[in-house]
Amino acid sequence: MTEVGRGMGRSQFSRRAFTTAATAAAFAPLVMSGQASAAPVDKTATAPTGVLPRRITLYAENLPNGEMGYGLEPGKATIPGPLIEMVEGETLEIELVNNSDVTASLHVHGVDYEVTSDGTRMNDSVVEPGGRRTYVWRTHAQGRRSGGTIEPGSAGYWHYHDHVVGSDHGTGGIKKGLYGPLVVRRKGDVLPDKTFTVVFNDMLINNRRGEGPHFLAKIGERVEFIVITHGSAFHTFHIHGHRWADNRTGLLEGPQDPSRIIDTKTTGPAESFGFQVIAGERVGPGAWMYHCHVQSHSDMGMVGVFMVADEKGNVPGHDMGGMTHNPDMGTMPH
Ligand SMILES: [Cu+2]
Repeated sequence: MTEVGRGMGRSQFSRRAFTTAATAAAFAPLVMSGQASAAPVDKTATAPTGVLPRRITLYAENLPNGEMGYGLEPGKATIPGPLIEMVEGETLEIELVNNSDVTASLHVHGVDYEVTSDGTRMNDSVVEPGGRRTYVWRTHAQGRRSGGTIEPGSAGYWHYHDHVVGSDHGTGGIKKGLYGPLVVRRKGDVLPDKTFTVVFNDMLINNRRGEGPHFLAKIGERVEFIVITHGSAFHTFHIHGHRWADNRTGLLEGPQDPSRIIDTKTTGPAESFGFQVIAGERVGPGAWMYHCHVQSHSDMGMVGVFMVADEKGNVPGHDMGGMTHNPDMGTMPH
């Protein structure tokens, strides 16, 4: 079993990049009018409330084992970096403080940014050791262009990474762990109870040697997985006992949604996708494996476990108290 440590572990899952009250309000649950219902109501994303951009600070740091990570506080860098969430229409200003000993940067996928925020040497948007620089990420909702065609919105499962350590493509920074998840939600999107991030990085998951992280949820919880691939190999992400719709959210949008239902998805370098499942739905609590399904890769340790506990917090067949590691607990509820 993998042990939690190395600047990784549960902290990466318990901290979301929400720093302002305005943003917290943006994720307040919807209130149903009329009579109270016994049926649970899914919380959904609401439009951003503030006009000012949110600001966060991200720290690029060396980790004790020679790897690198991003964190929201000095000394708290993790692999992957913190989950950053946005709602279409929001602008996020990210000040990157480079506490590492090499030039580093922040490059993002999926959102709108000017060349001064693309995190490359080519555009002189990198950060020297000891320096800081503010990157601006903008998002927009779906719209119609003047010619009549539909312009896609920014919503999606995306990611960010260094683009300068080791090479002009950040090959060394990505290998060492300078990457993290970004989700942009559309107003009305169903919010998860927990989010887990799985990064296939060459033959490792989340840079862990030996085996990927274990994630813990309780039966019936709405669990979001974000899957990102880095490195130079192609993989097939598979999870046991759970399926999702192969579309933007992983959720069927109605009875006629033609999206294919899958439990395995091929993913190559820099690709990302996400989906939600109800933990243990129709299959019950237990230790549900997730892994790369390229056989030689799974045999090399590209595997982890989605632990689904029963109502009492027990995983059948698994003595949680006797585990040699702390399962990752997921993010705090919204
Ligand atoms: Cu693989």
